[in-house]
Order: sequence, then C-alpha cells, then structure tokens
Amino acid sequence: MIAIYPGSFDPITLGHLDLIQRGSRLFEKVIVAVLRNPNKMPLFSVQQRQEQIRLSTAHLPNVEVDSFDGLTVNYAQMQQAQVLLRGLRAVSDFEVELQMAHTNKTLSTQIETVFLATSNEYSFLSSSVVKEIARFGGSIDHLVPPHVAVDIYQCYAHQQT
Ligand code: COD
Repeated sequence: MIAIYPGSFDPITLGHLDLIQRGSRLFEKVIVAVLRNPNKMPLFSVQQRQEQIRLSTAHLPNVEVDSFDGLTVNYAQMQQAQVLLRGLRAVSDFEVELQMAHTNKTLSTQIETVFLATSNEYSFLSSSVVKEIARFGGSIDHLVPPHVAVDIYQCYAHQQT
C-alpha cells in the first residue's frame, strides 16, 4: 500500500520525522508531499523544504519526497496511493484533522486517512514552535534534524543583519 504524507513542513521537525519513520514500517512506500501554497509566506521555499526532508529521510529506502498543488486527494490518486497519513498531537489537531478527513472522503471514497498518534516526546512540537524559539534566539537543536537547525539559524541570522 502506498501512503501520502502531505503537509507544509516549514520546516520538517523531529515530530514529522518520527511519523515518517513509523509510517515507513507500515506501508510499502511513503511519499512525503509538500504543498505548494501561493497564499502562504513560508520561511523556506518548496525546494528547500524538499531538500531538508530528503536529507532527513535518506536512511529510509521506501520514502520519497515530492511537492504538489491542488487537492491532496487528486495528487494521491495520481500517485496511485490508497492512504493519507496524518499525525495527531492534541484535541485541537483532532478537530481539524477529522474535518479534513471527512472533506477528503467526500472528494474520493477510495482514499482512507490513517492517523498516527504523536510520540510522547514530540506531542508539543510544531514547525511554528520551532520558528518562534529560533526567532527569539533559543536553541532548537533538540527539535529538528541538525542540518535543518543550521538552515534555520542562518535564516534568522540573515534577518537580523
Ligand atoms: N507529532 C505528530 N504529528 C505531527 C507533529 C508531531 N509533533 N507535528 C506535525 N504533525 C502532523 C500534523 O498533525 C499533520 O497531520 C502533519 O504532521 C503535517 O503537518 P504540517 O503542519 O506540516 O502540515 P499541514 O497540516 O499544514 O498540511 C495541511 C495540508 C497541506 C495537508 C492541507 O492544507 C491540504 O491538504 N491542502 C491541499 C488542499 C486540499 O486538498 N484541501 C481539501 C482538504 S481540507
């Protein structure tokens, strides 16, 4: 079975990576798909985010990285995937994720959303939290892969000069 793990990944965190690793044990192939969203002002370009994910998942042979625009279910169908992989951290995630899963089900009955509960140590972790800590000069070394931390520190160092 092929699973798509769609998201913004701006940037990928250890929480995302944990989900990808666990998903890669459950599915034949996991495609991590970065949404190309012209309405958002991301910290990293789609290309940068794809590269960050590629480096972070290089040890996982059945994980691919791609980007997409439009509806996630259309992209999933194009990839002949049967599953959308999503993560749940808290009740607040559940509300949003359930609505998204139901919406996607009305768009394609062929595609199932599968949720994995966050691992305990990453239950608080989001890309926004990482960016906020880095923006105010805190350490994010324990929250993102090392090469992503370097990218983020560089980004904010440039913004301050
Ligand atoms: N632990 C576990 N899971 C986590 C963690 C963590 N620490 N951090 C994030 N996650 C999960 C999130 O809950 C989410 O499931 C996934 O990882 C990706 O998270 P993000 O924040 O990078 O990505 P999102 O949630 O912004 O992605 C939203 C989509 C791009 C998937 C969505 O907007 C979309 O499908 N857009 C395309 C248009 C569409 O099809 N719309 C119809 C559906 S509403």
